[in-house]
Amino acid sequence: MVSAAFASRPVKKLCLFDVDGTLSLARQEALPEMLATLQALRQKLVIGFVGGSDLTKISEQLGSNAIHDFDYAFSENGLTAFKLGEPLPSQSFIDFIGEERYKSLVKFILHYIADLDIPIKRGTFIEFRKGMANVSPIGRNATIQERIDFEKYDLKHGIRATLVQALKDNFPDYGLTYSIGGQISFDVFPHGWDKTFALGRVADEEFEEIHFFGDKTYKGGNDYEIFTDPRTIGHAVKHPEDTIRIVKELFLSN
Ligand code: M1P
Repeated sequence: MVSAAFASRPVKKLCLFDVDGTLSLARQEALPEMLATLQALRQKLVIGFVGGSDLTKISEQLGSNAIHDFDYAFSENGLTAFKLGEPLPSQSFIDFIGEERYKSLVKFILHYIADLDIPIKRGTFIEFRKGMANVSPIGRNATIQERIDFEKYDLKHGIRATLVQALKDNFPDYGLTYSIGGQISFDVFPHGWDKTFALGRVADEEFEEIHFFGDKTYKGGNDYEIFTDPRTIGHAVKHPEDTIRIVKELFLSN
């Protein structure tokens, strides 16, 4: 049974949303129509976001009050999590991998990127996070236009895919998953710490249905596992306007 915390919601279902490409364009602010649609939806049922990014970036996109505007706030695939604004216990990537192994990984990646001949490089090639490491060959300091240009370049030259393969070949026993979820980077985390991790954190509520909305639902995309998980009803969206359309059709039309 769904707990008293959600007694005010007539529909005992949960809608979970990916962030980049689903609630907003990559690394950009969600539009007012999206935020209004989500708040209307929240009057009916329980809502949450599940993003690969860390909470700082997601809050820039969904608003500084994001952990209160959503019933569940899952950043870093749910490794950092809030329910009704209160933090849930988190797990740590560095505890899983250990300092020595992480150092070897960083050494390899930074040498590899140093030798990489791509049109431009910026800064922050590895971002260390609570539940994962994020690796970017161009660097996370790239501007919006530089991101767009890199994404096109990468599509043609497979820069990220080749680096991921090199990591798989060189660190086969590390138990790590490499997930290309955004425009300029990929995430590195232990097997199973993909977005399905967030599902474990809502299991106690026994929702009648869990709907998931995401744009990277194809195999290899970072929404694939949660989209295909038997615990969810998956909705593949093309862009944020598509999300609004489907939400209105499914839940707000009467
Ligand atoms: O949410 C999808 C991805 O968003 C960012 O990717 P990029 O900077 O490459 O567009 C990152 O925060 C990444 O961790 C995340 O999975």
